[in-house]
This record gives sequence, C-alpha cells and structure tokens, in this order.
Amino acid sequence: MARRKVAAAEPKKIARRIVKKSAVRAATNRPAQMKADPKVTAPHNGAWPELPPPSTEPWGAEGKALEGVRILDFTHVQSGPTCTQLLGYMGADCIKVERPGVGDITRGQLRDVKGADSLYFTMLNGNKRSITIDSKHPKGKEILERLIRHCDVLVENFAPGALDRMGLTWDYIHKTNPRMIVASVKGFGPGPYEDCKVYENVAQCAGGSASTTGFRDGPPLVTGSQIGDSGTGLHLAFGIVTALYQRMRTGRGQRILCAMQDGVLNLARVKLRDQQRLAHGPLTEYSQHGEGAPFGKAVPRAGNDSGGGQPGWILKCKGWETDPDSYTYFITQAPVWGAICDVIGKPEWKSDPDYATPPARLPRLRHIFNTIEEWTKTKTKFEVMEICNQRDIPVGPILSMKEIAEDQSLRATGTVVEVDHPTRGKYLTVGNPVKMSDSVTEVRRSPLLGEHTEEILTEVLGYSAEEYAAIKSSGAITPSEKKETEAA
Ligand code: CAO
Repeated sequence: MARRKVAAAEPKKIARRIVKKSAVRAATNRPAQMKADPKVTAPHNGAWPELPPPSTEPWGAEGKALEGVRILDFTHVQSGPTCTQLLGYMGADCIKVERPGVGDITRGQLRDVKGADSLYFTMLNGNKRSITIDSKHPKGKEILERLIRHCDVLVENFAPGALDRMGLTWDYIHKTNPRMIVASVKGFGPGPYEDCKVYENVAQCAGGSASTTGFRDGPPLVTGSQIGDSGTGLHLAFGIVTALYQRMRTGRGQRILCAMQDGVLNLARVKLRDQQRLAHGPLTEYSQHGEGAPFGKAVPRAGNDSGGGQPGWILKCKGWETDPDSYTYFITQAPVWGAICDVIGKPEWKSDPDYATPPARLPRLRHIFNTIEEWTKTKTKFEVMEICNQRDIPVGPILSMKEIAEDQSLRATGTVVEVDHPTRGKYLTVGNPVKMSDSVTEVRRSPLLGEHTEEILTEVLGYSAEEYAAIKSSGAITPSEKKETEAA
C-alpha cells in the first residue's frame, strides 16, 4: 500500500519540477515547435509537462511523428542506416555525412546499374539528405561542430574508436551540445571483444542465432533476415526515441549503445529460454524428442520446428517438384486439432488416444506432419491457406521475394514502395513497416553523394555564399586530388 502511494506521488513531484513552460523550452531544441497549448495548465497524468488537449483534427492530419527532430547521421553500411532511415520515415531530418568523393561504401557495392548508386545503398538511405565533409580536415571539423550544435541526435556505427579518432569524443560533443544524444552501434558491448569490427553474420553467430538455426545433422546456419544489422538498427531507433522522450524531462542528452551481439540475442531469446529448460529434461516439443535422439548440453538446431508451444513444420505443396517455394508452414494448434483432422481426412484421430491430446501427439510429430503433407501436396500453398484459414488453422505460404515484390496488398499498404531515382530509375524499397494512424510516412529516394552539401551549409548552418565558396576551395567538402587519382 505504502509503495503505491509513493509511486502515485512521484509523477506529481516530477511534474511540479518541470511544469513551467521555460523548463519545457530548455528541454527541447525548438521551443516554437514543441510549444504547448497555453490554455492547458494541468499536467497529463501528473507526469508529462504540458500536453495540448486532444486534437480534433481528422486522424492522419497531424503530420509526421518526428518532425523537427534533427539527426546527424554518421552511419554507413547497414545497421546504422537502417536506424536513421526509420527515423526519416517518421519525419526526422536526417543529414547524412559522407566522405567527399567516396561516400558510404555501399553506394558502390553489389552494383546492378553501371554508374548508379547500388540498391544496397538506395534501399537503406531513403528520406535523408547527403552532405560531404572530410571529418579530419580542420574546416570539416568546424562544420561538424556547427552540425553538433544544430542537431538532436548523432548516430554512428563506425568501428570502435573511429569517432574518438575524429576528435568527436563524448566529452567534446556533450560540452558542445549538452542536449545531444549520441547513439552507436558496435559489434560487441564492453568486454573481451569490444574492439572488434563486426558484420552481420558474425553477430548472428555471436548472438546465439547460428548455433540454433539449421538442421540437427547439418552445420550452424545464418538466416536470410538481417537480424544483426537491421535488427540492431531497429533496437537503436527505439533507444533514440526513448532518449528523446527522457530528454523532455532532463533537458540533457545521453549515450546509447546497441551491440549487435545483444540485439541478436534479444531476438533469439526463446533459445536462451530453452537452454534453461534443458536442465529440467528434454525439450519435448522439438521433433528430435519424438525421434528418440538424445539432447546434448546446449540447445540444438531444430530445423523448421516451431519456436513456441504449438508444433509446426514446413510442408510440401502442389508443384514442389519444380517450384522451390511451393511449401507451406503448417501449425498443429491444439484448439483447432479437430478441424485439422477433418481437413486432412483423418477424423478418427480426434478420438484416438494416440492423437487426441497435445502430449500424446508430441512423440509422433514426424508421422503427423508426413500425413498432413500427403494432403498439402494435393493443394497449392494458396489453396492450403484459403482452406485452413476458413477453419482458423494457422498456416502460411512460403512466399518468394518475387511474389512479395509483386504483391499488390503490400504495395497498397506502403510496405513495398516504388521510388524514382535520377540515375538508376525506378526501384522498389521497403517502406515504413510501422503504421500509425496519426503520423504519415512519405518515402523519398536516397540522396546522391553530396546532393545537399550546399543547401545544408547555407540554409541550415547559415554559412554565407562567400563562406561557402571558401569552404569549397578549402578541400573540406570535395574529394582531394590524391583521392581522385587513387579512384581513377
Ligand atoms: N571523413 C573522413 N574520414 C572518415 C569519414 C569522413 N567523412 N567517414 C569515415 N571516415 C573514416 C573513419 O574515421 C575511419 O578512419 P580511422 O580508422 O583512420 O579512424 C575510416 O573512415 C573507416 O571507418 P570504419 O573503421 O568504421 O570502416 P571499416 O570499413 O574499416 O569497417 C565496419 C566497417 C562495419 C566493420 C565497422 O565500421 C564496424 O565494425 N562498425 C560497427 C559495427 C557495425 O555497425 N557493423 C555493421 C556493419 S553492416 O554489415
């Protein structure tokens, strides 16, 4: 009881401390945009400084959720760019800093159209502006200082120590702009591997995903989903938005670290669950149990077993002999077991003690799935979906990337978006996977290298035309001759 009282009093105390408008202004970089409705004085739920009354505008009319947030985007390759692209989709102004003449290395990786930025780059850098700055050039450092003063968040995923070697230490940044949030992706957190450079698959291996992916009699496998890179970028975006929220109360920034190993482990947490369950006996829902194969000391690879308590497997569908994706995922969910028995023509299993209950089925899962497969092989994966959905049986077709690219419903929801690019023409990208009723997402093409350098220097940072010309001739924003000779 006493604890509850303290908890209820605490937000009010916080609210009293921060309710003054001046304090709200101090906690944000743009008082005009964050200004609360002067009519409202009561703190919301006692914890939030001054929320305006609920808007009466129609849903979706309130623009972009992160409008006004400025990101100093020092990211490259995939993990960091995933994060900043998501923030850009939400409306943040992402100013991507790239090395003059070189840019993000992915611009030239896996090129499919000669002379155009690769899809690797374009699909991870939409909704951003590009400025080229040599961060080691004295004038470049001066520009960066202005950007640090101007922005809310610096996001980076350089190799450990690289930001410090540029002179952009936390102490320097925090002194220059105490409100700035500095968000980093690294391969590992503090510990024996903290200095290591890390790419996607290394993270999948170090985070416990690879050892638990694949078939029991095969080697560890990495997944096709970029859980190390894009997964960690997603975690970082969550950290940034949370830190922006906290800054509303504290007025100061903080450092955020997302280690790729940690991000992968977070996504693979059910396997750490199973590791602990192993101490108490075999993992009965793993098909290996039904097959009589003993468990070792660590969680084994479970093939296509379902990760939850409802057994599932990938089954062949009509056309599997020629189409590598003619498969369905089929879950024998307990509440619809009767419907499954009817659909596959085994109504007697409903009352047979060997099949009627989930524990009875566990030792014979292989036989059960083989029997269901005899039925799924007579239907296309979409027919299986249609028939099973009518009976609430959870199944899912194995969709190829071709099918996804052509799926009109994904286009309609803005999950797959076609964008036009000046040098490569039209390309598909993945739009905002997070749909919000009152925040619109506009997906814009990725910027050309340095496309917005002049615009950012003059319109955002306030350099005069003369100063811009001087910066240009200083070599801080253009490729050095040496670099150009090397590139040629
Ligand atoms: N001006 C001048 N120099 C610049 C610059 C700019 N605008 N932008 C980058 N550089 C410099 C850096 O300062 C660094 O120089 P030093 O090593 O001399 O200090 C150099 O470019 C290379 O940076 P890097 O070490 O980060 O890049 P890399 O290609 O050697 O390594 C990667 C790439 C991804 C392995 C490494 O950045 C890393 O481990 N990052 C953290 C984990 C991560 O995000 N991995 C996911 C990558 S996506 O698969």
